[in-house]
Amino acid sequence: MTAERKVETEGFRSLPEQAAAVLRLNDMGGWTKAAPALYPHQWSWDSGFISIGLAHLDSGRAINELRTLFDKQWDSGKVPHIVFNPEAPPNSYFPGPEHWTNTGDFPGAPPYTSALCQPPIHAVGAWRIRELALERGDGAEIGEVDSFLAELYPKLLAWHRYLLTERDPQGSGLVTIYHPWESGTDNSPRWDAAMDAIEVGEMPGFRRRDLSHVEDVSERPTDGEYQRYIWLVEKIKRTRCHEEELQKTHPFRVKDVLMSAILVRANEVLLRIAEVVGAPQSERAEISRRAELGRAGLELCWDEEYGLYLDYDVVSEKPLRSRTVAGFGPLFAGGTDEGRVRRMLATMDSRHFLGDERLARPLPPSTSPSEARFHPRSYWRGPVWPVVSWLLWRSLLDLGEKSRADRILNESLEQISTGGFAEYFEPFTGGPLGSGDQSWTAAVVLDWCDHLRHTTFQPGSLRAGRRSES
Ligand code: 2M8
Repeated sequence: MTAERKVETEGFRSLPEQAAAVLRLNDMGGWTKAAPALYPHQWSWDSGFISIGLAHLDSGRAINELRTLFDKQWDSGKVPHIVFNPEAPPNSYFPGPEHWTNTGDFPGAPPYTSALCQPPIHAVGAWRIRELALERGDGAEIGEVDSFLAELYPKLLAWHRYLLTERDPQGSGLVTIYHPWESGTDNSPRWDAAMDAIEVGEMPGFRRRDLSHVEDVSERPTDGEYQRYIWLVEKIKRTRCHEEELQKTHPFRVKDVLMSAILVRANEVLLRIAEVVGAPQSERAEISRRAELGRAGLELCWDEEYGLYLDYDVVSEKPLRSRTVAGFGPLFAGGTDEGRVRRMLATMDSRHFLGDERLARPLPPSTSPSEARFHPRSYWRGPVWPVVSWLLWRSLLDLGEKSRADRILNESLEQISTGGFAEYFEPFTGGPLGSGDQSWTAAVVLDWCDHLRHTTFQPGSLRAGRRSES
Protein backbone atom coordinates (compact mmCIF):
# COMPACT_ATOMS: atom_id res chain seq x y z
CA MET A 1 0.00 0.00 0.00
CA THR A 2 1.21 3.51 -0.73
CA ALA A 3 0.95 6.77 1.20
CA GLU A 4 -1.04 5.29 4.02
CA ARG A 5 -3.13 7.76 5.96
CA LYS A 6 -3.40 7.60 9.75
CA VAL A 7 -6.76 7.43 11.47
CA GLU A 8 -6.60 8.52 15.11
CA THR A 9 -9.31 8.10 17.72
CA GLU A 10 -9.31 8.93 21.41
CA GLY A 11 -10.67 5.85 23.11
CA PHE A 12 -9.36 3.10 20.86
CA ARG A 13 -6.14 4.82 19.97
CA SER A 14 -4.19 1.90 18.60
CA LEU A 15 -7.05 0.09 16.83
CA PRO A 16 -6.81 1.92 13.48
CA GLU A 17 -3.09 1.20 13.35
CA GLN A 18 -3.70 -2.44 14.12
CA ALA A 19 -6.51 -2.65 11.57
CA ALA A 20 -4.28 -1.12 8.91
CA ALA A 21 -1.62 -3.70 9.80
CA VAL A 22 -4.13 -6.54 9.23
CA LEU A 23 -5.02 -5.17 5.80
CA ARG A 24 -1.33 -4.80 5.02
CA LEU A 25 -0.68 -8.38 6.12
CA ASN A 26 -3.36 -9.69 3.74
CA ASP A 27 -2.54 -7.26 0.92
CA MET A 28 -1.66 -9.03 -2.33
CA GLY A 29 -0.89 -5.88 -4.33
CA GLY A 30 -4.16 -5.12 -6.09
CA TRP A 31 -6.42 -7.24 -3.93
CA THR A 32 -6.70 -8.55 -0.37
CA LYS A 33 -6.92 -12.11 0.94
CA ALA A 34 -10.03 -12.52 3.09
CA ALA A 35 -7.80 -14.06 5.80
CA PRO A 36 -4.14 -15.10 5.93
CA ALA A 37 -4.52 -18.90 5.66
CA LEU A 38 -8.15 -20.02 5.82
CA TYR A 39 -9.18 -17.82 2.87
CA PRO A 40 -6.16 -17.31 0.57
CA HIS A 41 -8.17 -15.84 -2.34
CA GLN A 42 -10.29 -12.78 -3.09
CA TRP A 43 -13.90 -13.07 -1.91
CA SER A 44 -16.51 -10.86 -3.47
CA TRP A 45 -18.39 -9.30 -0.57
CA ASP A 46 -15.28 -9.32 1.62
CA SER A 47 -13.63 -7.11 -1.01
CA GLY A 48 -16.63 -4.77 -0.97
CA PHE A 49 -16.16 -4.25 2.78
CA ILE A 50 -12.38 -4.16 2.44
CA SER A 51 -12.71 -1.29 -0.04
CA ILE A 52 -14.50 0.67 2.72
CA GLY A 53 -11.58 0.04 5.08
CA LEU A 54 -8.97 0.88 2.46
CA ALA A 55 -10.82 4.07 1.56
CA HIS A 56 -9.66 5.42 4.93
CA LEU A 57 -6.03 4.62 4.18
CA ASP A 58 -5.41 4.93 0.47
CA SER A 59 -8.19 5.59 -2.04
CA GLY A 60 -6.04 4.37 -4.96
CA ARG A 61 -5.66 1.01 -3.28
CA ALA A 62 -9.38 0.91 -2.41
CA ILE A 63 -10.16 1.51 -6.08
CA ASN A 64 -7.89 -1.33 -7.12
CA GLU A 65 -9.61 -3.71 -4.71
CA LEU A 66 -12.89 -3.29 -6.60
CA ARG A 67 -11.22 -3.02 -10.00
CA THR A 68 -9.48 -6.40 -9.59
CA LEU A 69 -12.72 -8.05 -8.60
CA PHE A 70 -14.76 -6.55 -11.44
CA ASP A 71 -12.03 -7.46 -13.94
CA LYS A 72 -13.26 -11.00 -13.41
CA GLN A 73 -16.93 -10.25 -13.94
CA TRP A 74 -18.69 -12.88 -16.05
CA ASP A 75 -20.28 -11.97 -19.41
CA SER A 76 -23.68 -12.41 -17.74
CA GLY A 77 -22.86 -9.58 -15.32
CA LYS A 78 -22.30 -11.94 -12.41
CA VAL A 79 -19.46 -11.04 -10.05
CA PRO A 80 -17.92 -14.34 -8.95
CA HIS A 81 -17.95 -15.11 -5.25
CA ILE A 82 -14.26 -16.04 -5.37
CA VAL A 83 -11.49 -14.79 -7.63
CA PHE A 84 -8.81 -17.40 -7.13
CA ASN A 85 -5.15 -16.53 -6.74
CA PRO A 86 -3.34 -18.59 -9.43
CA GLU A 87 -0.24 -18.49 -7.23
CA ALA A 88 -1.84 -19.89 -4.08
CA PRO A 89 -0.37 -23.28 -3.16
CA PRO A 90 -2.40 -26.11 -4.74
CA ASN A 91 -5.02 -27.46 -2.35
CA SER A 92 -4.77 -24.49 -0.03
CA TYR A 93 -8.56 -24.03 -0.28
CA PHE A 94 -11.31 -26.43 -1.19
CA PRO A 95 -13.07 -26.29 -3.63
CA GLY A 96 -10.37 -24.49 -5.63
CA PRO A 97 -10.31 -23.20 -9.26
CA GLU A 98 -9.96 -26.72 -10.68
CA HIS A 99 -13.59 -27.31 -9.58
CA TRP A 100 -14.89 -24.17 -11.19
CA THR A 101 -14.19 -22.19 -14.35
CA ASN A 102 -10.76 -23.75 -14.89
CA THR A 103 -12.60 -26.89 -15.99
CA GLY A 104 -13.55 -24.88 -19.13
CA ASP A 105 -17.17 -25.93 -18.63
CA PHE A 106 -18.64 -22.52 -17.99
CA PRO A 107 -19.45 -20.29 -20.98
CA GLY A 108 -18.75 -16.56 -20.57
CA ALA A 109 -16.61 -17.05 -17.49
CA PRO A 110 -13.03 -15.90 -16.93
CA PRO A 111 -10.67 -18.55 -15.55
CA TYR A 112 -9.85 -18.61 -11.85
CA THR A 113 -13.36 -17.69 -10.79
CA SER A 114 -16.10 -19.58 -8.98
CA ALA A 115 -19.57 -19.92 -10.50
CA LEU A 116 -21.39 -18.56 -7.47
CA CYS A 117 -21.91 -14.97 -6.32
CA GLN A 118 -22.33 -13.12 -3.02
CA PRO A 119 -24.26 -10.11 -1.67
CA PRO A 120 -23.76 -6.98 -3.83
CA ILE A 121 -22.20 -4.59 -1.30
CA HIS A 122 -19.75 -3.22 -3.91
CA ALA A 123 -21.63 -0.05 -4.89
CA VAL A 124 -21.76 0.84 -1.19
CA GLY A 125 -17.96 0.44 -1.03
CA ALA A 126 -17.41 2.51 -4.17
CA TRP A 127 -19.60 5.31 -2.80
CA ARG A 128 -17.75 5.29 0.52
CA ILE A 129 -14.48 5.81 -1.39
CA ARG A 130 -16.01 8.93 -2.92
CA GLU A 131 -17.51 10.23 0.34
CA LEU A 132 -14.13 10.03 2.06
CA ALA A 133 -12.30 11.63 -0.86
CA LEU A 134 -14.83 14.51 -0.81
CA GLU A 135 -14.31 14.92 2.91
CA ARG A 136 -10.57 15.25 2.43
CA GLY A 137 -11.17 17.74 -0.38
CA ASP A 138 -8.13 16.97 -2.54
CA GLY A 139 -9.16 17.80 -6.10
CA ALA A 140 -6.78 15.33 -7.77
CA GLU A 141 -7.97 12.50 -5.55
CA ILE A 142 -11.64 13.34 -6.17
CA GLY A 143 -10.96 13.40 -9.91
CA GLU A 144 -9.33 9.98 -9.74
CA VAL A 145 -12.26 8.57 -7.77
CA ASP A 146 -14.83 10.04 -10.14
CA SER A 147 -13.12 8.64 -13.20
CA PHE A 148 -13.06 5.27 -11.46
CA LEU A 149 -16.80 5.57 -10.80
CA ALA A 150 -17.33 6.22 -14.51
CA GLU A 151 -15.39 3.03 -15.26
CA LEU A 152 -17.22 0.99 -12.61
CA TYR A 153 -20.75 2.25 -13.21
CA PRO A 154 -21.60 0.06 -16.28
CA LYS A 155 -20.16 -2.96 -14.49
CA LEU A 156 -22.24 -2.33 -11.40
CA LEU A 157 -25.30 -1.81 -13.57
CA ALA A 158 -24.69 -5.15 -15.33
CA TRP A 159 -24.16 -6.86 -11.97
CA HIS A 160 -27.37 -5.53 -10.45
CA ARG A 161 -29.28 -6.32 -13.63
CA TYR A 162 -28.04 -9.89 -13.52
CA LEU A 163 -29.34 -10.30 -9.96
CA LEU A 164 -32.82 -9.07 -10.84
CA THR A 165 -33.14 -10.86 -14.19
CA GLU A 166 -31.32 -14.22 -14.29
CA ARG A 167 -31.74 -14.56 -10.53
CA ASP A 168 -35.31 -13.32 -10.43
CA PRO A 169 -37.27 -14.69 -13.36
CA GLN A 170 -40.38 -14.21 -11.22
CA GLY A 171 -39.86 -10.42 -11.21
CA SER A 172 -40.34 -10.42 -7.44
CA GLY A 173 -37.53 -7.98 -6.62
CA LEU A 174 -35.91 -10.75 -4.55
CA VAL A 175 -32.69 -12.55 -5.48
CA THR A 176 -32.68 -16.35 -5.78
CA ILE A 177 -29.55 -18.04 -4.51
CA TYR A 178 -28.34 -21.49 -5.61
CA HIS A 179 -26.07 -22.27 -2.70
CA PRO A 180 -25.79 -21.23 0.98
CA TRP A 181 -22.30 -19.92 0.12
CA GLU A 182 -24.01 -17.27 -1.99
CA SER A 183 -25.73 -15.85 1.08
CA GLY A 184 -22.38 -15.42 2.83
CA THR A 185 -24.02 -16.94 5.94
CA ASP A 186 -23.09 -20.49 4.98
CA ASN A 187 -24.34 -22.82 7.73
CA SER A 188 -27.00 -20.50 9.14
CA PRO A 189 -30.19 -22.29 10.23
CA ARG A 190 -31.84 -20.05 7.64
CA TRP A 191 -31.03 -22.81 5.17
CA ASP A 192 -31.64 -25.92 7.27
CA ALA A 193 -35.10 -26.84 6.00
CA ALA A 194 -34.09 -26.30 2.35
CA MET A 195 -30.81 -28.20 2.84
CA ASP A 196 -32.42 -31.08 4.76
CA ALA A 197 -34.67 -31.71 1.77
CA ILE A 198 -31.69 -32.28 -0.55
CA GLU A 199 -30.68 -35.82 -1.37
CA VAL A 200 -26.99 -36.14 -2.07
CA GLY A 201 -26.28 -38.29 -5.15
CA GLU A 202 -23.15 -39.95 -6.55
CA MET A 203 -20.14 -37.64 -6.78
CA PRO A 204 -16.34 -37.86 -6.56
CA GLY A 205 -14.89 -37.96 -3.04
CA PHE A 206 -13.29 -34.80 -1.64
CA ARG A 207 -11.06 -33.62 1.15
CA ARG A 208 -11.86 -30.49 3.15
CA ARG A 209 -9.06 -27.99 3.73
CA ASP A 210 -10.76 -25.63 6.15
CA LEU A 211 -10.57 -27.71 9.32
CA SER A 212 -6.82 -27.44 9.77
CA HIS A 213 -7.10 -23.65 10.13
CA VAL A 214 -9.28 -23.54 13.26
CA GLU A 215 -8.53 -24.71 16.79
CA ASP A 216 -11.77 -26.58 17.22
CA VAL A 217 -13.73 -28.21 14.35
CA SER A 218 -17.04 -27.18 15.95
CA GLU A 219 -16.23 -23.64 14.71
CA ARG A 220 -16.75 -24.78 11.10
CA PRO A 221 -19.69 -26.41 9.27
CA THR A 222 -20.14 -30.16 9.77
CA ASP A 223 -19.15 -32.88 7.27
CA GLY A 224 -22.85 -33.49 6.59
CA GLU A 225 -23.23 -29.84 5.59
CA TYR A 226 -20.12 -30.03 3.39
CA GLN A 227 -21.52 -33.11 1.60
CA ARG A 228 -24.52 -31.00 0.59
CA TYR A 229 -22.40 -27.96 -0.26
CA ILE A 230 -20.27 -30.00 -2.63
CA TRP A 231 -23.29 -31.78 -4.06
CA LEU A 232 -24.82 -28.42 -4.94
CA VAL A 233 -21.53 -27.40 -6.59
CA GLU A 234 -21.68 -30.65 -8.57
CA LYS A 235 -25.27 -29.97 -9.66
CA ILE A 236 -24.37 -26.45 -10.82
CA LYS A 237 -21.37 -27.81 -12.76
CA ARG A 238 -23.50 -30.44 -14.47
CA THR A 239 -25.69 -27.69 -15.97
CA ARG A 240 -22.56 -25.66 -16.90
CA CYS A 241 -24.18 -22.99 -14.77
CA HIS A 242 -27.06 -22.65 -17.19
CA GLU A 243 -29.29 -20.14 -15.44
CA GLU A 244 -32.58 -21.14 -17.04
CA GLU A 245 -32.05 -24.77 -16.23
CA LEU A 246 -30.95 -23.96 -12.69
CA GLN A 247 -34.06 -21.85 -12.18
CA LYS A 248 -36.17 -24.86 -13.09
CA THR A 249 -34.35 -27.83 -11.66
CA HIS A 250 -31.75 -26.86 -9.08
CA PRO A 251 -32.57 -28.44 -5.69
CA PHE A 252 -31.61 -25.30 -3.71
CA ARG A 253 -33.41 -22.15 -4.85
CA VAL A 254 -34.12 -19.64 -2.15
CA LYS A 255 -35.11 -15.98 -2.07
CA ASP A 256 -32.53 -14.44 0.26
CA VAL A 257 -33.83 -11.43 2.23
CA LEU A 258 -30.45 -10.14 3.37
CA MET A 259 -28.95 -10.27 -0.12
CA SER A 260 -32.10 -8.69 -1.59
CA ALA A 261 -32.00 -5.91 1.02
CA ILE A 262 -28.34 -5.22 0.31
CA LEU A 263 -29.26 -5.01 -3.37
CA VAL A 264 -31.94 -2.41 -2.64
CA ARG A 265 -29.42 -0.22 -0.87
CA ALA A 266 -26.82 -0.90 -3.56
CA ASN A 267 -29.35 0.25 -6.19
CA GLU A 268 -30.04 3.43 -4.22
CA VAL A 269 -26.31 4.10 -4.15
CA LEU A 270 -25.96 3.20 -7.82
CA LEU A 271 -28.50 5.88 -8.58
CA ARG A 272 -26.21 8.44 -6.94
CA ILE A 273 -23.26 7.08 -8.90
CA ALA A 274 -25.37 7.31 -12.08
CA GLU A 275 -25.91 10.99 -11.36
CA VAL A 276 -22.19 11.63 -10.77
CA VAL A 277 -21.21 9.93 -14.03
CA GLY A 278 -24.09 11.48 -16.02
CA ALA A 279 -25.77 8.18 -16.94
CA PRO A 280 -28.82 8.34 -19.24
CA GLN A 281 -32.18 9.05 -17.66
CA SER A 282 -33.53 5.68 -18.87
CA GLU A 283 -30.91 3.86 -16.80
CA ARG A 284 -31.62 5.98 -13.75
CA ALA A 285 -35.30 5.20 -14.08
CA GLU A 286 -34.49 1.49 -14.39
CA ILE A 287 -32.35 1.56 -11.23
CA SER A 288 -35.06 3.37 -9.23
CA ARG A 289 -37.66 0.90 -10.43
CA ARG A 290 -35.48 -1.98 -9.30
CA ALA A 291 -34.97 -0.47 -5.84
CA GLU A 292 -38.74 0.01 -5.50
CA LEU A 293 -39.44 -3.52 -6.71
CA GLY A 294 -36.93 -4.86 -4.19
CA ARG A 295 -38.62 -3.00 -1.35
CA ALA A 296 -42.02 -4.31 -2.36
CA GLY A 297 -40.66 -7.88 -2.55
CA LEU A 298 -39.09 -7.60 0.89
CA GLU A 299 -42.38 -6.49 2.45
CA LEU A 300 -43.95 -9.77 1.35
CA CYS A 301 -41.36 -11.60 3.48
CA TRP A 302 -42.49 -9.99 6.74
CA ASP A 303 -43.38 -12.44 9.51
CA GLU A 304 -45.76 -10.96 12.05
CA GLU A 305 -45.10 -13.60 14.72
CA TYR A 306 -41.30 -13.33 14.64
CA GLY A 307 -41.23 -9.58 13.99
CA LEU A 308 -38.60 -10.25 11.32
CA TYR A 309 -38.29 -10.80 7.58
CA LEU A 310 -37.94 -14.42 6.41
CA ASP A 311 -36.26 -16.04 3.43
CA TYR A 312 -38.51 -17.93 1.02
CA ASP A 313 -37.92 -21.41 -0.34
CA VAL A 314 -38.83 -21.38 -4.04
CA VAL A 315 -38.66 -25.21 -4.21
CA SER A 316 -41.08 -26.00 -1.37
CA GLU A 317 -42.94 -22.69 -1.82
CA LYS A 318 -42.70 -21.93 1.89
CA PRO A 319 -41.07 -19.28 4.05
CA LEU A 320 -37.98 -20.53 5.87
CA ARG A 321 -38.79 -19.98 9.52
CA SER A 322 -35.81 -19.25 11.71
CA ARG A 323 -34.74 -16.32 13.85
CA THR A 324 -31.43 -15.07 12.50
CA VAL A 325 -29.75 -11.72 12.16
CA ALA A 326 -30.53 -11.81 8.42
CA GLY A 327 -34.16 -11.10 9.32
CA PHE A 328 -33.15 -7.51 10.19
CA GLY A 329 -31.63 -7.11 6.71
CA PRO A 330 -34.41 -4.84 5.37
CA LEU A 331 -33.27 -2.18 7.87
CA PHE A 332 -30.21 -1.82 5.63
CA ALA A 333 -32.45 -1.32 2.60
CA GLY A 334 -34.23 1.53 4.40
CA GLY A 335 -37.70 2.81 3.60
CA THR A 336 -39.49 0.18 5.72
CA ASP A 337 -42.72 1.37 7.33
CA GLU A 338 -42.40 2.80 10.82
CA GLY A 339 -44.55 0.12 12.49
CA ARG A 340 -42.39 -2.68 11.16
CA VAL A 341 -39.20 -0.88 12.10
CA ARG A 342 -40.50 -0.60 15.69
CA ARG A 343 -41.40 -4.30 15.71
CA MET A 344 -37.91 -5.23 14.47
CA LEU A 345 -36.29 -3.10 17.15
CA ALA A 346 -38.50 -4.80 19.75
CA THR A 347 -37.40 -8.19 18.36
CA MET A 348 -33.79 -7.07 18.62
CA ASP A 349 -34.28 -6.10 22.28
CA SER A 350 -36.24 -9.24 23.12
CA ARG A 351 -34.93 -12.42 24.75
CA HIS A 352 -34.47 -13.79 21.21
CA PHE A 353 -31.56 -11.44 20.56
CA LEU A 354 -29.98 -8.72 22.74
CA GLY A 355 -32.25 -9.40 25.72
CA ASP A 356 -30.72 -12.84 26.25
CA GLU A 357 -29.08 -12.56 29.69
CA ARG A 358 -26.31 -14.98 28.73
CA LEU A 359 -24.77 -12.65 26.15
CA ALA A 360 -21.31 -11.38 27.05
CA ARG A 361 -22.08 -8.15 25.21
CA PRO A 362 -25.23 -6.68 23.66
CA LEU A 363 -24.13 -7.53 20.13
CA PRO A 364 -26.42 -9.35 17.72
CA PRO A 365 -25.67 -13.08 17.53
CA SER A 366 -25.86 -14.42 13.96
CA THR A 367 -28.57 -16.82 15.08
CA SER A 368 -30.98 -16.29 17.96
CA PRO A 369 -29.89 -18.30 21.03
CA SER A 370 -33.55 -19.37 21.30
CA GLU A 371 -33.34 -21.22 17.95
CA ALA A 372 -33.20 -25.01 18.34
CA ARG A 373 -30.18 -25.25 16.02
CA PHE A 374 -28.29 -22.37 17.62
CA HIS A 375 -24.66 -23.21 18.41
CA PRO A 376 -22.47 -20.61 20.17
CA ARG A 377 -19.24 -21.65 18.44
CA SER A 378 -20.43 -22.84 15.07
CA TYR A 379 -19.79 -20.21 12.43
CA TRP A 380 -23.10 -18.63 11.31
CA ARG A 381 -25.19 -20.60 13.83
CA GLY A 382 -24.64 -18.23 16.74
CA PRO A 383 -21.35 -16.31 16.84
CA VAL A 384 -21.26 -12.52 16.55
CA TRP A 385 -19.77 -11.29 13.25
CA PRO A 386 -18.35 -7.73 13.32
CA VAL A 387 -19.12 -7.28 9.65
CA VAL A 388 -22.82 -7.98 10.30
CA SER A 389 -22.74 -5.68 13.30
CA TRP A 390 -21.45 -3.00 10.92
CA LEU A 391 -24.46 -3.53 8.62
CA LEU A 392 -26.82 -3.12 11.57
CA TRP A 393 -24.88 -0.16 12.94
CA ARG A 394 -25.11 1.61 9.59
CA SER A 395 -28.84 0.84 9.36
CA LEU A 396 -29.52 2.13 12.88
CA LEU A 397 -27.59 5.35 12.25
CA ASP A 398 -29.64 5.99 9.13
CA LEU A 399 -32.81 5.41 11.13
CA GLY A 400 -31.72 8.02 13.68
CA GLU A 401 -31.33 5.32 16.36
CA LYS A 402 -28.08 6.87 17.54
CA SER A 403 -27.77 5.34 20.99
CA ARG A 404 -28.40 1.84 19.67
CA ALA A 405 -25.88 2.43 16.90
CA ASP A 406 -23.30 3.85 19.35
CA ARG A 407 -23.72 0.85 21.58
CA ILE A 408 -23.00 -1.59 18.73
CA LEU A 409 -19.95 0.41 17.71
CA ASN A 410 -18.60 0.72 21.24
CA GLU A 411 -19.15 -2.92 22.21
CA SER A 412 -17.69 -4.14 18.93
CA LEU A 413 -14.55 -2.06 19.31
CA GLU A 414 -14.12 -3.17 22.91
CA GLN A 415 -14.54 -6.78 21.89
CA ILE A 416 -11.99 -6.45 19.09
CA SER A 417 -9.56 -4.54 21.36
CA THR A 418 -9.63 -7.54 23.67
CA GLY A 419 -10.00 -10.46 21.28
CA GLY A 420 -8.24 -9.20 18.15
CA PHE A 421 -9.42 -9.04 14.54
CA ALA A 422 -11.23 -12.36 14.66
CA GLU A 423 -13.57 -13.61 11.98
CA TYR A 424 -16.34 -14.08 14.60
CA PHE A 425 -16.87 -14.15 18.39
CA GLU A 426 -18.53 -16.54 20.86
CA PRO A 427 -21.65 -14.65 22.02
CA PHE A 428 -21.66 -15.91 25.65
CA THR A 429 -17.94 -15.67 26.44
CA GLY A 430 -17.01 -12.95 23.96
CA GLY A 431 -13.96 -15.00 22.93
CA PRO A 432 -12.51 -14.86 19.38
CA LEU A 433 -13.26 -17.71 16.95
CA GLY A 434 -12.46 -18.75 13.38
CA SER A 435 -9.58 -17.09 11.60
CA GLY A 436 -7.51 -14.35 13.20
CA ASP A 437 -6.52 -11.25 11.20
CA GLN A 438 -9.71 -11.37 9.16
CA SER A 439 -9.62 -8.56 6.59
CA TRP A 440 -13.23 -7.43 6.74
CA THR A 441 -13.11 -7.19 10.54
CA ALA A 442 -10.18 -4.79 10.13
CA ALA A 443 -12.07 -2.88 7.43
CA VAL A 444 -15.15 -2.22 9.55
CA VAL A 445 -12.95 -1.20 12.50
CA LEU A 446 -11.38 1.50 10.32
CA ASP A 447 -14.82 2.80 9.39
CA TRP A 448 -16.00 2.74 13.01
CA CYS A 449 -12.89 4.52 14.29
CA ASP A 450 -13.26 7.18 11.64
CA HIS A 451 -16.87 7.66 12.73
CA LEU A 452 -15.71 8.19 16.31
CA ARG A 453 -13.50 11.05 15.21
CA HIS A 454 -16.55 12.85 13.86
CA THR A 455 -18.93 12.42 16.80
CA THR A 456 -19.19 13.65 20.34
CA PHE A 457 -19.79 10.10 21.51
CA GLN A 458 -17.30 8.98 24.17
CA PRO A 459 -16.16 5.39 23.75
CA GLY A 460 -16.80 3.35 26.87
CA SER A 461 -19.52 5.66 28.17
CA LEU A 462 -22.42 3.34 27.38
CA ARG A 463 -21.15 0.22 29.00
CA ALA A 464 -22.37 0.70 32.56
CA GLY A 465 -26.01 1.16 31.58
CA ARG A 466 -26.27 -1.63 29.08
CA ARG A 467 -28.12 -4.29 31.11
CA SER A 468 -30.98 -1.98 31.96
CA GLU A 469 -31.29 -0.97 28.30
CA SER A 470 -31.56 -4.51 26.99
C1 2M8 B 1 -17.09 -17.88 4.40
O1 2M8 B 1 -17.44 -18.63 3.24
C2 2M8 B 1 -16.51 -19.49 2.55
C3 2M8 B 1 -17.23 -20.00 1.31
O2 2M8 B 1 -17.52 -18.92 0.46
C4 2M8 B 1 -16.03 -20.68 3.36
O3 2M8 B 1 -16.60 -21.01 4.40
O4 2M8 B 1 -15.06 -21.31 2.91
C5 2M8 B 1 -18.28 -16.97 4.74
O5 2M8 B 1 -18.14 -16.41 6.02
C6 2M8 B 1 -18.42 -15.87 3.69
O6 2M8 B 1 -19.42 -14.96 4.06
C7 2M8 B 1 -17.11 -15.13 3.48
O7 2M8 B 1 -17.25 -14.28 2.38
C8 2M8 B 1 -15.93 -16.10 3.23
C9 2M8 B 1 -14.58 -15.38 3.26
O8 2M8 B 1 -14.46 -14.58 4.41
O9 2M8 B 1 -15.90 -17.12 4.23
